[in-house]
Amino acid sequence: MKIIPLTENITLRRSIDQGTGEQRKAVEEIVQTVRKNGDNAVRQYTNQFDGVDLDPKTNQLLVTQEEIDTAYANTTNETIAIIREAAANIRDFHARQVQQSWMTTKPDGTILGQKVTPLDAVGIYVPGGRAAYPSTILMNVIPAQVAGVQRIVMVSPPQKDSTLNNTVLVTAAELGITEIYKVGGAQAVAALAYGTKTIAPVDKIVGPGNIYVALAKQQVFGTVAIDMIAGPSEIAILADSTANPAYIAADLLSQAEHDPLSSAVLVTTDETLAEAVAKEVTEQLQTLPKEEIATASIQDFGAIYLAASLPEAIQAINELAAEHLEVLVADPWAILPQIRHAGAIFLGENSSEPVGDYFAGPNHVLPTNGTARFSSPLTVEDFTKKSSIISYSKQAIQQNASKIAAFARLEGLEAHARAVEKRLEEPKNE
Ligand code: HSO
Ligand code: ZN
Repeated sequence: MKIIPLTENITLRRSIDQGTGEQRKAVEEIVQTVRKNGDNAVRQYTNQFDGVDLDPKTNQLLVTQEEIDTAYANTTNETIAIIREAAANIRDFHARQVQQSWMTTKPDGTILGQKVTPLDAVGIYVPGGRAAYPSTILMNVIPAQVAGVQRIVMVSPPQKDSTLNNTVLVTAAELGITEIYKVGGAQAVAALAYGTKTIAPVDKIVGPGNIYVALAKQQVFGTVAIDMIAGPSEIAILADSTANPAYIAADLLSQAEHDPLSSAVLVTTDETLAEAVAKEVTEQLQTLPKEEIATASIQDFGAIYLAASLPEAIQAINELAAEHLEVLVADPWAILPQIRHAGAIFLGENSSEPVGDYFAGPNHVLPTNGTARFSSPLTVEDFTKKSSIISYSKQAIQQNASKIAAFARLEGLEAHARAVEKRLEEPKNE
């Protein structure tokens, strides 16, 4: 791992894959065809892209109870117990995010407020293959459930044998999700957005996916809401001489193994530590099953930055605005107030990043690519919306009608003015 003196241009940022013009056009065609031809198009694309023939007579798009039972039969009790405990922690954390509707009454009797309402229906995209992470299902479904979303649908591309991954099915079933469709890619996103005979449309689509899924989400945005488009995982670690180099190396590699485009950066004030971490990274890499991916990530997007002082290091950390930040200094709590930008902040040497990926409770869907400067982790709020409440009293309308009418006339909107002035007239006798 390269050790470089901290200069002004510290960065983790890579541009997010926007797809080629060709990919965009292909996705456009899929989305429009599904919009027009519904289930038939969904089946045809599933055949074409996943090599799976879903029988229309048996409505095989929808996962059956039998398939869920088979998935359970192939899952150990230990696995189920771990999923349950993680889910309980995540639910507990998100329950604290629930926002209440509120009302306020003014002295003149006017009532104003904000009504919080869960979305009616949400679709969760679960990628296929190796990226079918059960933890991501927990992180997307639980906040929607805590928000009170009535209908939560899952979509995922079928494997060659036309089934879904066992752990994916068990995790969904553990959360009480039963509406699961074996469809993936842009065709799944289009089906969720526009609806087909089998799949009723949803209001919001969340969850990670490949470039085709991301492009499809962008294309249906407006018809439905979408979540943020997450980039490859990132970790930044801020450490001083008190930190343990073996822990730092292990935690850097935990994110490097996600993707060759993941980035893992250490910012430290201590040269001895920098050298020890570089050595540890090389050693630990050698025995990793995903050595190739992690090596590519460390080589291309990994670095150890040497800072002249702790304030300089903190400034660099804020510039990075990393998805995950570990603070491994003598007194991490003391510098927390100075940390302004990071998706999730892990304090102290026991708070290894994967603790947050799986188990602690906070969401692991986090802003990447420096967007932590202006955005937040996925929360319960992302599955609700608000309506404003306005109830004017007679006294309030009489006192304010002429001001409101004047404002309306300022904008040349006479009907607006007359509407409020109507309230000043004596009621007519029939
Ligand atoms: N670290 C990833 C989430 C994840 N890790 C899922 C393991 N499984 C998000 O940045
Ligand atoms: Zn991870």
